Amino acid sequence: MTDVHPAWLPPAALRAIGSRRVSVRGDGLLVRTVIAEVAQACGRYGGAVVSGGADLVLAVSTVDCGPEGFAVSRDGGVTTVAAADPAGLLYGLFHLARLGEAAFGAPHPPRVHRPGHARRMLDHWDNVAVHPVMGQVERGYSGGSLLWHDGALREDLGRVTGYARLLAACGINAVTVNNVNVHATEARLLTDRLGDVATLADVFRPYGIRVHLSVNFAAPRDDLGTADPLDPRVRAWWALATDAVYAAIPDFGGYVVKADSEGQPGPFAYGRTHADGANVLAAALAPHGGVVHWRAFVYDHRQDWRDRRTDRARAAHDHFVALDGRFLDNVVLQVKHGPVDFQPREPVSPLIAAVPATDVAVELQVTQEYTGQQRHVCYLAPMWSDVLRCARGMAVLDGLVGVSNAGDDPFWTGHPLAQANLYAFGRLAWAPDLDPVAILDEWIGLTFPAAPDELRETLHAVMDDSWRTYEAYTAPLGVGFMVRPGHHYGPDVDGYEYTPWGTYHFADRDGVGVDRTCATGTGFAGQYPPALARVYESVYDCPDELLLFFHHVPYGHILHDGGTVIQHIYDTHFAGADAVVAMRDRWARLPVSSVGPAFAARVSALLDEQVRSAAEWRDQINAYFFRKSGVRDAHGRRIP
Ligand code: GCW
Repeated sequence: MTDVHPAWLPPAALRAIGSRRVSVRGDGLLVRTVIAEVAQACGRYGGAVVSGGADLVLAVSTVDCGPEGFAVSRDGGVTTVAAADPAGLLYGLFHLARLGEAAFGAPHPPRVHRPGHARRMLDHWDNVAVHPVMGQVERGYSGGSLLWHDGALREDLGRVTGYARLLAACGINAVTVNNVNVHATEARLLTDRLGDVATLADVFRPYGIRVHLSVNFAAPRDDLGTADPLDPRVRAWWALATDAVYAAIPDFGGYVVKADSEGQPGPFAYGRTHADGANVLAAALAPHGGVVHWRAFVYDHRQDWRDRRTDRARAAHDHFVALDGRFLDNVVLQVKHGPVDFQPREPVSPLIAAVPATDVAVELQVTQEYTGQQRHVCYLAPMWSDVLRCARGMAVLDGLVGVSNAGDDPFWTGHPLAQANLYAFGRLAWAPDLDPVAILDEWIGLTFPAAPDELRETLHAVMDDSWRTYEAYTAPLGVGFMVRPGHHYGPDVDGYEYTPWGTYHFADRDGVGVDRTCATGTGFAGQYPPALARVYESVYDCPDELLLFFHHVPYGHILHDGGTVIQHIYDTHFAGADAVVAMRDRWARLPVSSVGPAFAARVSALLDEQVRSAAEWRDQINAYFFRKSGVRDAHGRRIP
């Protein structure tokens, strides 16, 4: 078998800890995990686990830093990590790994770290049985599933342990083990295959991670002939099924539900609301302390493209605002960060601001379905950081959810540099205010201990702006979905234009963009709080990067920088594709030894593909808009 890359936990990441005399105080499973980590590091680097005379103390104590929090201090030559619970101690340990030798420098008073979101969850879109269209992992670009293989739980779960450790080290505390599209085999995880879920829970538990399950809303139908949430028999069915789950997995996290969405069953079939639907599951989970993540991704995927009044962007808000206050306390509304679907640029979903009486978790897509499918370098932390700033300004978030990008690939994430997205997701879930450049720096420091400056600078040069570069050669000014239908890789400007999916750009010979204003369009802009609605409503105030998301404008429309829309399209597509060539050249100058031959070769090969693909995007987008508009490039560059 090919060696598995250690990602951000190579042995040397724990060198500073492992070369010291370390005392660990506390009881319980997670404290035992901390002791095992420390003992292993000490075995390697010459330190020792001691009960007295330590230079590092990790202790569960009465310190006031909240659930999962910890405080680090240094005094009299001793570094102390104090936590009020064992989970905090585990996070404190991995924090020390990030600090390295700096944790043993100058004395300082306690510095407290608390998680910014209580639940920091990764959703796996993994199927148990290989799906005829979507394969083992829906929208997975990293090989097969880490958890499932060809209809069954993997026999060797060693990599799942390694995965759990990586996730804990960046702050994740919840994992959903199967796809939100719950097919027949996967539906059995709730019933006769519950043992598989329990086995996974045993693997994740020592790293402080609770297991959640995606369930099919229609599950009771086989037994009862109905899944009507107001039918008392259905209620009893869910209560019984859920009791059995908790008998097998006492710390089970809860259910995730995609209902009435892209063909998944839901309460609409019975004339019931999504509050009725979510509450029947929530009532079953409540006695056990579990939660339902109910997805707000509900829209009409069979709309008529001729009808310009229907707007998919409006759907989540239209469906859920009236339900605010009607959900039980243990329902979390899981809202995609944008109103459409994980495009490289969208405004933040207005639903987040519109349900003050409901717990909300924001969902991000770590797997790069629409951002290069882990063949393109696209470091997403800058986008997520913008999203979180805006979303947290609108509401107190209960949690952050990411669709995992990991699989059984030796580098975990297909593209080795996509590891940084998984790491950054966890870090932003823990500390949403962290600077994306600083997060990347942490990832570099852990993944390549003692990284020479040249490697650090190269990785920043290639990755820091890679999301904006991706946006530049793909999605102009907030237009999305100009991708090949089905698999969503590569350009196809009109691929979705005359389809039922609700994702249009409306380009014609005069202009492009979707009129979502209240004055003349779909009214979507009016779903925002008034101050923001005013900005988006105005074609002059709307930020350029979202102009075509909110407005249909002529090609000659002048942007804030003084250029026209059409010239902006040409300029960004030329510049974006050039930037990818520069990324490849920069990478090629790096000595192979700094990352190892396999890592270097994988990245090089993928950068070649990114160069090819970016040129394809540039030429198709530019040719399309040149042919529509008839406007020549001001700089006379070749447009095919
Ligand atoms: O973006 C779309 C994907 C589907 C996915 C859906 C969702 C799991 O193309 O593959 O289904 O989103 O989020 O439910």
